[in-house]
Amino acid sequence: MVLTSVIALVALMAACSSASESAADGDGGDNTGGGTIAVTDGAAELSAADIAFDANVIQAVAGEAFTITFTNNDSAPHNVAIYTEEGGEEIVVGDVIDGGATTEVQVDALEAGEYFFVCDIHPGEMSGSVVVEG
Ligand SMILES: [Cu+2]
Repeated sequence: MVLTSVIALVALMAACSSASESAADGDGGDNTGGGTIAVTDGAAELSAADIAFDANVIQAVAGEAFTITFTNNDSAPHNVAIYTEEGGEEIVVGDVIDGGATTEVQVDALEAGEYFFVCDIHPGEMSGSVVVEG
């Protein structure tokens, strides 16, 4: 039963992302709803627009704290939160910010592994993985 719901959810998410991709066509963005950003010198930049993050993978280095500078280019409020996994324990929960605002989310050093990041307000549309290597 659980597997069936997961498959249904994945199918639903796929339908949503392809719909938003076609809506964004002509915008010049080939990676809407996808993309990878890497933490460089302890910093990464993430943004949101059209109820989507501009990346679904954040690559970080094990054992090194980093800061996500999050800019909300949307009309809706968003935040960035990191959990051990979807529905797992909270690692850091960034402030919810309105469109046009920017906030910094300080992330303590993580062990190697894969974590889950999400906008707590739009968990169905806005999430991705924090991949920590090193
Ligand atoms: Cu959101």
